[in-house]
Amino acid sequence: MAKRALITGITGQDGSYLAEHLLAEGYEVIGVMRRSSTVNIERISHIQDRLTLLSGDLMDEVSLINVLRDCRPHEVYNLAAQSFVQASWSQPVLTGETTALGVTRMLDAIRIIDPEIRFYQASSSEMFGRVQAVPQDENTPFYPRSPYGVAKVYGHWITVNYRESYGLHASSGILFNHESPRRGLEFVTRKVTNGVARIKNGLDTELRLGNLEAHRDWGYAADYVRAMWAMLQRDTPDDFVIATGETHSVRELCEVAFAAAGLNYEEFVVVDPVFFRPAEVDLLVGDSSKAHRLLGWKCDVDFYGLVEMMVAADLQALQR
Ligand code: NAP
Ligand code: G4F
Repeated sequence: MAKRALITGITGQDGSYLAEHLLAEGYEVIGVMRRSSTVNIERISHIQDRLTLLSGDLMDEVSLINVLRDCRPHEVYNLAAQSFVQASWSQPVLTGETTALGVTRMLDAIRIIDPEIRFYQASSSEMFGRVQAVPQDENTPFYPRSPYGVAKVYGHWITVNYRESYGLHASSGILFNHESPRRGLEFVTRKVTNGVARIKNGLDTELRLGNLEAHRDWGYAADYVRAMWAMLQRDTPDDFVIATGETHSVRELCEVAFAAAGLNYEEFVVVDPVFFRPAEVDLLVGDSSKAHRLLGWKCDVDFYGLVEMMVAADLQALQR
């Protein structure tokens, strides 16, 4: 009998790649989607026929209980969140409700319906914030710098707490930034690669960005979802840092992305204070040696391969 996996956030970047991965592993895949007035399945339309899509919302515990009762999954991947850091300052309470308390709602729903369900929580390198050590690993203390980061720290610790309190098989993946051609347009990598494609095609003449000196450890989303799955295949639940181990600045991102289209970023990038944050995370770089050792995980695509892939996809999309 095929294993059943349930994914919250299936319409998002990671949800789409994870669904593909689980289908390839022979799973029956159920996706939870919140109601919206328009259909929002662009990222999963190519596999829609192979998925079961159910209605549910992290704000509404009964909806989660009903979904679990109806489909009785073996594994739950909680990827849903208000995931855009900048928006968490303008919507801090909504961010807390979804990104923090939403995790408790799902954990309680699991406890009520079937405590044998294995659970994955999408934790984040944003929890390290003003970093207390370089590189960051599973033992690095958290110092979040945004309402989003604070909410993710709550989600992380409630996952650990339910594991220790109730013996749930609950694991937390502390994932560093991961990107792809399916990344939302507001995140800096996609904003840059889409901007490059628009400038190359004469649709824009400049690209307005915020802090060019921030450093991130950027990997490829399709590589990272393999680690999520691997965590739930272990006998023992645990927490893992998933990262490339390399860090690059937003400025380098611009340099590489514009160069991939034969352009010089200095001629087009304009620094605009509107995109600066009230508090910044200046430097992230992760140490994934525990995941290499215990999950056998490694990434296949590096920063340069990732940026070139994203520029090529955005150029192609505009040509279409
Ligand atoms: P994303 O593209 O923004 O997707 C977020 C998903 O959450 C969407 O499917 C969204 O649905 C759904 N969602 C939002 N609020 C919801 C609610 N109240 N109820 C149910 N669903 C809701 O994010 P992502 O990049 O795939 O990231 C996946 C997860 O990993 C998130 O939890 C994120 O915080 C975390 N994370 C991401 C990264 C990264 O670099 N990508 C790194 C570390 C951690 P709609 O389509 O309806 O908006
Ligand atoms: O692409 P970003 O918006 O990603 P951020 O804030 O690092 O968050 C992402 O990664 C987290 C993992 O660490 C996830 F948990 C989270 O859900 C999300 O996926 O910004 C990256 C950096 C920041 O330092 C920001 O200040 O780029 C800088 N930046 C400079 N100009 C900009 C811009 N960011 C955005 N979004 N837009 C700009 O114009």
